[in-house]
Amino acid sequence: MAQQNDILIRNVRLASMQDNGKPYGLIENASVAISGSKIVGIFGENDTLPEGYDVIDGQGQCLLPGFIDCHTHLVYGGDRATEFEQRLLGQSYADIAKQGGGIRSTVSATRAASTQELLQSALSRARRLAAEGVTTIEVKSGYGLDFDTEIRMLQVAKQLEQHLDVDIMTTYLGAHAVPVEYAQRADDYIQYVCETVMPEIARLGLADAVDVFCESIGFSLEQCTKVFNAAALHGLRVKAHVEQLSDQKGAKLAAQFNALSVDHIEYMAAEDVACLKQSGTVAVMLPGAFYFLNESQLPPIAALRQHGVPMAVATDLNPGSSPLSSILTAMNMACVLFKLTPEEAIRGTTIHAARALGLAECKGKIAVGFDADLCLWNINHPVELVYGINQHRPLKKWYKGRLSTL
Ligand code: DI6
Ligand code: FE
Repeated sequence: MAQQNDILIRNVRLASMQDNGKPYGLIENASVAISGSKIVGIFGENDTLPEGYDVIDGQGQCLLPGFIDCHTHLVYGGDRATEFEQRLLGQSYADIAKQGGGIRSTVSATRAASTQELLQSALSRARRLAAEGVTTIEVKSGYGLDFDTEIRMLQVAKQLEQHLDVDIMTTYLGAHAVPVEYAQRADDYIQYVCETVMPEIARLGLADAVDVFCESIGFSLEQCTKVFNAAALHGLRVKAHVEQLSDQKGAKLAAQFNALSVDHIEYMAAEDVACLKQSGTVAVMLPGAFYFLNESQLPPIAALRQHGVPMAVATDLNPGSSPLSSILTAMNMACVLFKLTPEEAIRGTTIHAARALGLAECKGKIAVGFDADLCLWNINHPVELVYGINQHRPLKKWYKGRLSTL
């Protein structure tokens, strides 16, 4: 029996993302029943509809799961516009990082920013994502690097939930860069990450996962192993930035730790891909960074498909390598630059993105028992969302069963 305010969204073309043998898990002339924050029923055109619900007529439009941006760094101070100019004058991203710019310059600006300033700027970025139908955002720390600022970043990320209709998943990315106070002492910094900062973040419940930047300009396999071991000790799942600029074999290491996801992976060797299938790790495509850094090395998409590794797509929203606050543009880029199919791109920001955050049982799919995070779009077919660039906004959005203001 329906409760008061339970709703039935009728007459929609449902891109459910279920594995029902149809592209996008399409169900035509469908209805979706919502009770409280959950989806409680899905009905096809020949099914008898339940009674007692407030009925909303979807007028034949497409209903999709709310999008999930499973990789962002959207809490930060300052910007890197000057660095963008330097790169256009011929310097590389790695050169700028080696000279103490890059991530470290954002670290200075983030440390200097007040918590209120961090919240306001993060809010405007998250609001742009939400306006495109994003209902879950992962946010990483990693621009504070010291104890206080990392904790502040994660607190600010969590606070976004109080201002917007989004779920925030937080990730501790202490091993993002070596801060100036630890210059030439990366191992000591890793010890500080593992023994001082991470235990407190775990104790406060401020992070859902732990991430690392495994790269020649980031951290070595050995250092990342220490971070992963510490995460395991605190019961935190791991994720990893790997093979973005070179093949360090970070993805194989992450798979050994049953990582939720390996992200970027442009330089991952095709023969290493099988290990991701075994560990159930999601491969996260970040075409915004590939585009913005004008890279040419493509991720091993054919091997990922061949091994059935789930591929997610995210914005990587950050000031240095991907100043992109548009999930729909990231999906378009994944198709144009990485040759994902539109269906792969949409599964990549729904069902597979949910898996990359450990949310495969409750988000990213329109199915009974899942969270009622839904968007109604004024389109005939889901492919239109990926085809257009800055063309679409949801007509209506429900977050945990509640109609959300857009
Ligand atoms: N890889 C990235 O693309 C971001 N972090 C990382 O490890 C970029 C970080 C930045 O340049 O500020
Ligand atoms: Fe990133």
